[in-house]
Order: sequence, then C-alpha cells, then structure tokens
Amino acid sequence: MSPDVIHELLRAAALDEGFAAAGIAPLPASGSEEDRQERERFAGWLEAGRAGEMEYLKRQDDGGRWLRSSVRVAFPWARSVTVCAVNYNRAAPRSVEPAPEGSGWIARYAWTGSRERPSDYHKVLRCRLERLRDRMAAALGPFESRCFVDTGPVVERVYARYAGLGWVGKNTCLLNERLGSWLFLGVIVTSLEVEPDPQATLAADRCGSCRRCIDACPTQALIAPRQMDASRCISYLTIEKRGSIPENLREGMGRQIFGCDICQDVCPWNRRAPIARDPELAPRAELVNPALEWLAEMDEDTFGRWFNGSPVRRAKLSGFRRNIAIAMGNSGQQRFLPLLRKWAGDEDPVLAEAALWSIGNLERKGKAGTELH
Ligand code: B12
Ligand code: SF4
Ligand code: SF4
Repeated sequence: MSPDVIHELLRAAALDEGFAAAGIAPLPASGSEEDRQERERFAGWLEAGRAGEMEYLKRQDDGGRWLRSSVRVAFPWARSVTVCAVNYNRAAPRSVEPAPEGSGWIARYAWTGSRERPSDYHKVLRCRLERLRDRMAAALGPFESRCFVDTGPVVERVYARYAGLGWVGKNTCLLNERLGSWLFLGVIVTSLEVEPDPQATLAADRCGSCRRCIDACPTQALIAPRQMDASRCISYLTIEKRGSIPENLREGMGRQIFGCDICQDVCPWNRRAPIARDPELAPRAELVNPALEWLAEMDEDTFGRWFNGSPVRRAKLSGFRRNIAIAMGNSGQQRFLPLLRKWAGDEDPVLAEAALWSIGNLERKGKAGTELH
C-alpha cells in the first residue's frame, strides 16, 4: 500500500471513530539528532527536579534508562506512533473571566459526564483507539501495538508533533492551528514501518512573540518558553500532590480547586477554537464555577456519586477538601470562617493546617478592609 493511502485511510477511520484529528509518524531513527534531543530533554527535566513527587514519571528500565525518554526504551519493537486528538472545548466561561463570589474552578477537562453518570476521557478515548487499531489491522494485516491515553510510558505531545497534529506552545500544550489546545491525546504505539505523511509536515511554531501564558501563570510554573517546573504548577498541586501544599504557592492557587486552565484560557489560539459536540464528553453544568460551600459539604458518599468515574476522583476527598480550604482562604469571603474554624480542628492534619492558613489569610484581609473604611 502506498504511503498516501495508509495516511488517508487512518485519518478517515479516525474521524469516523470521533477523533478531531489524527496522524501516524515513523519514530525518529535511533541515534538521530531528534532522538537524542528528546531523550536529553526528558532526562534534563527529571534530573532538574521538575517532576515534583510524580514518581510514575521517573520509572527506569533494568539498564537505568528513563522509561519515558523514548518510546524505543519501553517498546523496542516500536516503529511508528499513531496519535489521535479529541476536542473538549465547550461554550462555557473561562477561568479568567469574572465569576460569582465564592465560586471555585474545576478544570474544563474534568467537567464531563451527565448528572447521573460522570465520564472520564481516558476510557472514552481508549475505546475509540482500540476500535481504530482493529480497523487498521483489518486493512493492513496484523501488527504489534499498544494503546494509551495519558497513563502509558509515552510523552504524548512529542509524538503528536511528529504526527503533524500541531506545535508545542510556550505553555507546553500541544496547539493545533484549527482546533486550539483543548485537546485530549491518545496514542497507538505500533510495529508498523511507515513513511512520513507527505501531507503533514511538522507544524511551524505559531507562538511568535506572544508570551501571555508565561505572564499569566500565577505560580511562575512556566520558567521559560516550553519549560515547566511541574512542582509549581497548580494542576500538579491540586491533583497530584499529596499532603501539604507549599505555603509560598497557596495564594497563587486562587480559586482553582482541581487542575488549572489559566495558561490555555489566555491563549489567543483558543479564541477561535471550534466548540465540541461530543456527547460522551458533554459538560456537567454544575461543575462550571461551582459554589465552594456546595463542594465543601460533600461527604465520601456524595463525592463518590459525583466523581466516581470522573478524573476528579484522582484528588481523593481529602485532597479536594484541602484545595477547597485554600480557595476559601483566597476568596476574601468572611462567610467561610465558621466552616474553616471547624476544619481547623479536623482529624486530618493536612486539612486542619490548610484551614488555619486560610483563616489567617481571611482575618488579615478582613482587618485590612476595616482599616481602609
Ligand atoms: C505529567 C503530566 C502533567 C503534569 C506535568 C505537565 C508538563 N507540562 O510536563 C501536570 C500535572 C502539571 C499536568 C498538567 C496538565 N495536563 Co497533563 N499530562 C502529564 C502527562 C501524564 C505526562 C507529561 C510529561 O511527560 N511531561 C514531561 C515533559 C518533559 O513533557 P511534555 O510537557 O509533555 O512535553 C515536552 C516536549 O514536548 C518538549 N518540547 C517539544 N518541543 C520542544 C522544543 C523546545 C525548544 C523545548 C525547550 C521543549 C520542547 O517540551 C514539552 C515540555 O517540556 C501527559 C500524558 C502523557 N503520557 O504524555 C498529560 C498531558 C500532557 N496533560 C494534559 C492536560 C490536558 C493537562 C492540563 C490541561 C490539565 C488541567 N487543566 O489541569 C494541564 C496543563 C498544564 C500545562 N500547561 O501543560 C494533556 C495535554 C493535551 C495538550 N493539548 O497538550 C496530556 C497529553 C494528557 C492527554 N492524554 O490528553 N500534566
Ligand atoms: S496550568 Fe496554571 S499553574 Fe500550570 S502552567 Fe498553566 S497557568 Fe501555570
Ligand atoms: S499564549 Fe501565546 S505564547 Fe502561550 S501558547 Fe498561546 S500563543 Fe503560545
């Protein structure tokens, strides 16, 4: 089969399965300049401590090589990677717009599901990828493969770029000229030998002189264009970090209680991004600008009802409450003081300490406010 036909066939089947864009790219040759750059970039990032406590990113093979530094390390049989993207942009407010007093922010990617049943992009994309893989095998004959959404030992954005899906923006997100960056990625690592797609060249960097994302990041996690110190990123702090959040980063967290969308909300490429109509990833209106009081009242049962099967589950109720306590402390709303005082005596020491910090913050601001009058 000619290279053009393979690429066309894949794109048509991917669109049919509900993806907004897809491509397949051969792996950079072992020892090539590109291969060397990716390995060094990843190793440099880890060794500089940028991954914080995300131990799963630091896994090594028996020879001491970082598993994620190249697809070739984890899968020596791999020859190409198919990357597919799903659009999750919705006609809904942005986190940087004025919001009701005392509301928090849950990242857009985690709104999905219906009132009765949350949905998780990991599962939705994985089913689509597996169907796509079966269609490729039916057309091309059997090949070795592994499908991943987020959790596999693959730096997905690197391969998305090779597959012609877009460029890596200064906020480190994959940006597509037509679709923006509200994209979920899924990959199929395959043993297929393919030629580069004659239609898809590496997308040019379209960030130009813009640096809105870097300037808008409240915790200075974007330490340089395309370089993130994840240990400072609010997404990491609110989702991945267990235990206490470093005090110097708490004010910067503002009202974000699960993930962070700021560096994408300010990106001009997202202004024109098309609105997704994907029924499996519809947003739950209640999770857009949710009232902090409502979320604070949740016990394990209610939290489970709302978030079992949703990405939010990853924070666990204890982490979610810690984040809510900090958002309350940043809200300037004195009405949260009684609840925070109750939490300050909680048996969970992390929650109690976060609540004490927030009480201090609110009382300081309340006093400053009175002095001004
Ligand atoms: C760990 C992780 C995180 C960490 C660290 C993020 C990071 N920037 O490294 C945290 C928890 C902070 C995080 C946050 C988010 N994440 Co995340 N995350 C991942 C995960 C699991 C691994 C990423 C990784 O290996 N990071 C290590 C660094 C070294 O790699 P990288 O950032 O992905 O890519 C680097 C290369 O592309 C390189 N690069 C490429 N070209 C060039 C050129 C030059 C000159 C330079 C210097 C570098 C460079 O620079 C990038 C940054 O170092 C991936 C899934 C996966 N398996 O890949 C999802 C993933 C990256 N996350 C995703 C999402 C949606 C998010 C959030 C939007 C969620 C949210 N709303 O809170 C935020 C976005 C924050 C941001 N600005 O990136 C999507 C991104 C989709 C997209 N359009 O890019 C992914 C792909 C998951 C998925 N399957 O859809 N995430
Ligand atoms: S997700 Fe938020 S904290 Fe992380 S880099 Fe972007 S703006 Fe900064
Ligand atoms: S905000 Fe500007 S610099 Fe940042 S990713 Fe978007 S276009 Fe690039």
